[in-house]
Amino acid sequence: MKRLLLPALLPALAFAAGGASAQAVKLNQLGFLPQGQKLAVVAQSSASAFEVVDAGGKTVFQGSLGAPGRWEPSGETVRVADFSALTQPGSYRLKLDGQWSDTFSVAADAYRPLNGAALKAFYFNRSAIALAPHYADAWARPAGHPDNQILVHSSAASATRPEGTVIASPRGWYDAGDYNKYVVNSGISTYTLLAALEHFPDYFKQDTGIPESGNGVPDILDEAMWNLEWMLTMQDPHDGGVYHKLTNLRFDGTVMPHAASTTPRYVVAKSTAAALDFAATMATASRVLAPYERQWPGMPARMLAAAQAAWRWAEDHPRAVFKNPQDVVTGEYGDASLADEFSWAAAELFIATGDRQYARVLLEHDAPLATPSWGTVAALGWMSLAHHRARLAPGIDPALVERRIDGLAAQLAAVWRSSGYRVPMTVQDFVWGSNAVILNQGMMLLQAYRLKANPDYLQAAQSSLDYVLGRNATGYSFVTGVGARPFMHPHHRPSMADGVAAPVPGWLSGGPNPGQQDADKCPPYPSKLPALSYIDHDCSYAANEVAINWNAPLVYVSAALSVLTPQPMNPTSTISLDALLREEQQLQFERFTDDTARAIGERMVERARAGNLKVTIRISRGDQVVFAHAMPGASPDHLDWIRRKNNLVGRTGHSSFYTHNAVRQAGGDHDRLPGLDMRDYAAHGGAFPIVVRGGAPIGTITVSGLPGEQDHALVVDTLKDYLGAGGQP
Ligand SMILES: [Ca+2]
Ligand SMILES: [Ca+2]
Ligand SMILES: [Ca+2]
Repeated sequence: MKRLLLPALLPALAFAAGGASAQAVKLNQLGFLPQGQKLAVVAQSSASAFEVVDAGGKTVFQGSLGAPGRWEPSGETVRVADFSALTQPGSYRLKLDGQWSDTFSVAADAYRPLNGAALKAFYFNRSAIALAPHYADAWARPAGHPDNQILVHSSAASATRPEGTVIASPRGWYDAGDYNKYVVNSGISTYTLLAALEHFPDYFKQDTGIPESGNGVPDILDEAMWNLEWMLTMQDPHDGGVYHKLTNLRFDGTVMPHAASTTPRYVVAKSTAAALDFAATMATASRVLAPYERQWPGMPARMLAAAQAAWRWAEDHPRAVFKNPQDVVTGEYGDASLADEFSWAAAELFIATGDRQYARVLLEHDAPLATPSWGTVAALGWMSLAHHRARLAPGIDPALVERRIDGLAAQLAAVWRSSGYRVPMTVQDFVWGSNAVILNQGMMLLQAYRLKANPDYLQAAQSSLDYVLGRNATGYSFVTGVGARPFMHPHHRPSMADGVAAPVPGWLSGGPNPGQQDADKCPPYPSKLPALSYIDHDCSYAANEVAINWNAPLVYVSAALSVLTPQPMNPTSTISLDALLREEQQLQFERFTDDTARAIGERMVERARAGNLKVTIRISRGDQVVFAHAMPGASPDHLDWIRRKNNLVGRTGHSSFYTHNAVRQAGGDHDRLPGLDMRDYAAHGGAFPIVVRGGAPIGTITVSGLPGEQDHALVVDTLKDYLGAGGQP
């Protein structure tokens, strides 16, 4: 009799496990990129086939479910529906056995709204600023926590700043659902936003509707600066040490920021972790900010100096492990393993300075990588090294960088491949903030994909995003305001106190956490199983809080997938190599003198000025520079790019843009050309050979500062103009 009862009970149990999990078909409720992998997971179903139905009711795809597989974290047996072959943009639902999935879309810019909302969540958590309705809509609010009079706590007292010294420490983001500000957690959060901009600058050209939109600076950098400016105030200028946190003695009540208690706020004890995370973040910021010297004069140099001072303090205080003083009960972010913090800071300072002392420390701590989190940060440094691998100073072997990144990604991809839900996480990954674990796994998979275009890495990263948007055991979309069934009740003081039904949008829930540390204060969790240890209730700080370090990888991963997923209309994949060769044939000279160089150079400067392009222009004949000009705001780095791009033209006889495309179209990595030391060569567009008709190249006309295609276009358009207009002197 028992056996007969079971099938009838199962759906009821699933329903009791939480409203959203009644959904038998679980998928990314937002949608997919046309060329992205598209998977759904089906639980509790006897179906073996499925179809995809469009908005008009027409079946556009039919497929079979994969073999049943058990997923240990949820105890479910599930089957995967793969409809990746559906690439036509549109709005669809999956149908099987009379059941329907939520509606999802296939669209070229499917993740733009998600990315914008996830970034804007940081704006919503800014301290010391009123959120105007124009930007904040229903979630407008007065300013809270000006933090212009902060006391030095006894734990942080020094001879030059005794207990009770008043300092100003305004701005910054509230860390999470509470109103305190913590350097350690700010470090990884701010770094992750800066890395997103550094890796995908073109993606972040769109405004997101914050007060700094339209100011000529990417909004993601404006947002990061809100916190960086605060972080700078957390350094003691007398010794370079960094206070661990700025905090109340105890948490504020469930009130809006402006209504929070007026009891004093403190900076509390300096710590090694805070100093090193600060150093790493400031060193990163100093290079990402370099092109914006005009907006923040002197800031890159100030940040680098601050990073170095913090590093020196940490070397003098290598074991200052933070513990909450007796009278402070707010978030601790305590961490006794500091090798990874030394490693991260050393990596960023090595990239910023080329100084071998940092390479030595980095190699001392070299070990296989772990997925990053606030207390485990080594992978962040290696991620930066990977981005800069072609230009590293001597001291770090780029092949080691690739091994470290690929080693972690290969492990994650292996888990992903054999997982019932096709996700890279294991039971052990269901910790406090598990949703950020899977996104940080996605971020690391994407680093490996950037090095080596193994499609598994891209698809496993796609699965990370799919998981938080609905392909998970709870069936919720874990991002407020996104998807058909988003969670609604974050443990987030503004969302709880603002009287608005909808939570502040764009926030990632911490997600399932079998620790259930708040079980005594909350309604019962539906299950003890790791992937089902979740309640959508605002009492739950253990499973349903939001935090800046959890949102940051959501920003990164949604941007990276948008950029890295192959696009059918991607201009770089359709650029005709033949056309580029014809262009080289056409743009040759009858003769080439210093006057020719000057005339062309001046035309290029005019174009750069008209477009307000911060480029460096250089025309060389043999080893001799015959025209040189740097636009205001151009980076000194351009000279090295020009040197390397010119070397490539010297080697190949073709434009650097031609080589770039030839390598990519052959499936190669343009940052890794066999037999060439990439410290001396760069296969990025912008260097064009000077050929006097019928001869071999005698020099180069080169632009640096824009994406390669645009650097190339500036040269070629000027030459077409000059040669076509009969300008040949
Ligand atoms: Ca802006
Ligand atoms: Ca650590
Ligand atoms: Ca609310």
